[in-house]
Amino acid sequence: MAIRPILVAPDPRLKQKSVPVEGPVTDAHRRLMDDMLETMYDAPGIGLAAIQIGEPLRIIVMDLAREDEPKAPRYFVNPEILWASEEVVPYEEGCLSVPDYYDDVERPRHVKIRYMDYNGKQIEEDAEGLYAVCIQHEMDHLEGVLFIDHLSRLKREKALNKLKKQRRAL
Ligand code: GNR
Ligand code: NI
Repeated sequence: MAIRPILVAPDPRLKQKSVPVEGPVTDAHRRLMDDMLETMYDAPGIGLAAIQIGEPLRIIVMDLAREDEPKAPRYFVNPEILWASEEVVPYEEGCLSVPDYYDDVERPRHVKIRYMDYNGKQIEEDAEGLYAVCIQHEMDHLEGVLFIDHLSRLKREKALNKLKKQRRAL
C-alpha cells in the first residue's frame, strides 16, 4: 500500500469525467482501492474518489466510523444513483482537494445507490445522513464536480483565490 499525493483545485485533472471500470474488479483495482484508503486515512478524510489521486476511474473509498469506533472501510466501483429524494438537506462540506474551506451544500436527504464492492459483488443500498452526503460528494468527483461548484460564483472564486494564493506562497 502507498500514500499518494492528493490533487488540489484548480488542478484541471479534477474537472475530468472518470470512466467506468469495464469487466470484473481485478487485483489492480483492489491495489488502487488499498492506496486510496491509505491516502484517505492519512489525510485524514472520510471519503476519496480515484481522480483525487490522479486516476480517472469510477472508484470511491469511504470510512464513516468515528475515531472511537473500529475502522469500517467501504469501496464503491461504478456507483450509480437509482433514486434521490425530493427532500434536500444542507450539510457543511469540506474536500481534501479544496483544503481549509467549508460551506453548506444542499443535497437530497435520501438516495438509493447501486455499486460493486471490493470483491466485485453488486450491491443496492439506501443511504441517508452522512452516508448520503458523502456518496453524493464523491460521485460528483466522478463527474468532475467539486462541492464549491454548488456554491455561488462569489463563494467559489473566494475559495479558489485562497488556494491560488497559497500555491503562489510555496
Ligand atoms: O473528508 C471529507 N469530509 C467531508 C465532510 C463533509 C462532506 C463531504 C466530505 S468528503 C471529504 C473528503 C473528500 O474530499 N472526498 O472527496
Ligand atoms: Ni472531495
